[in-house]
Amino acid sequence: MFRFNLFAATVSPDCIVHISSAIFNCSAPNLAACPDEALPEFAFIGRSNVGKSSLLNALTGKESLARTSPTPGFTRLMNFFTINRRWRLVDLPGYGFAQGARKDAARFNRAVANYLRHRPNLSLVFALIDSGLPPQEIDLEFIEWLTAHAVPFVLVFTKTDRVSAENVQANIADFMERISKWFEKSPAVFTCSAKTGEGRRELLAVIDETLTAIEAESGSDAPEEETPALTVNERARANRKRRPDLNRPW
Ligand SMILES: Nc1nc2c(ncn2[C@@H]2O[C@H](COP(=O)(O)OP(=O)(O)OP(=O)(O)O)[C@@H](O)[C@H]2O)c(=O)[nH]1
Ligand SMILES: [Mg+2]
Repeated sequence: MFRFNLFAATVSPDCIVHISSAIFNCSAPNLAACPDEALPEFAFIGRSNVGKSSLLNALTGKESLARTSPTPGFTRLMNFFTINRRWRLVDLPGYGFAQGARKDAARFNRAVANYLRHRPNLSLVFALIDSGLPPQEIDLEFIEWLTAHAVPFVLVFTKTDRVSAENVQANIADFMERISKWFEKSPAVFTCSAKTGEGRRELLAVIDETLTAIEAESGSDAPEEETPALTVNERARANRKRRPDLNRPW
């Protein structure tokens, strides 16, 4: 059996970002409508209904910040939330759900693909997979796409409260085995439940580590709000170099 390590085991409990403010920023139908590129962004992506919006709420501790629904395909725009005035969480529309005749066209949302490929301040993607299911072709295809386009991501297996721990582990092992051929070093793996809060601490620690790496790379520990001399465009230019290599899983 393919062996993998849950990243959770290596995260220091002290290394956790404290969320003091979480504010809805805007909704964007396409890349051009996204907000300025000044702040590092962490985006949630995955199949419709996998729990992206719910996980965003669980991380911020604000139950109704992002709107959730049992109906697949609920989030249709890219939703931006500014956290601690320093970074953003981005709730993306899911893939794999389409109504009517436009099924193929909507398999992957073009706006989301553009965002993932071309957003310079996208620091890390949380690629969400349902922990209760064996590997799904569309998820494998999507992870291959992320890899091919060099998008930095970690894997997050969701809704662990709904399945036995054995089932979760078996599904993760199968998934990792299917994707192992694309990597020299496998991507980091997390489990989470928006219901029980499992994984919250570990995912916040990853954000913390990524922000620290970004600040170290830009040669300053100073938070964004303490560098008002930079214009938005200057900060956006600096952000183009802000995808830290340490989070690239390949
Ligand atoms: N039991 C359980 N249910 C969850 C969990 N996360 C989400 N759900 C439920 O799953 C459904 C979908 O959750 P959303 O967060 O709206 O999923 P999404 O990925 O944002 O869906 P789209 O916006 O349609 O792509 C909702 O009914 C949630 O209550 C979880 O960790 N455990
Ligand atoms: Mg959603």
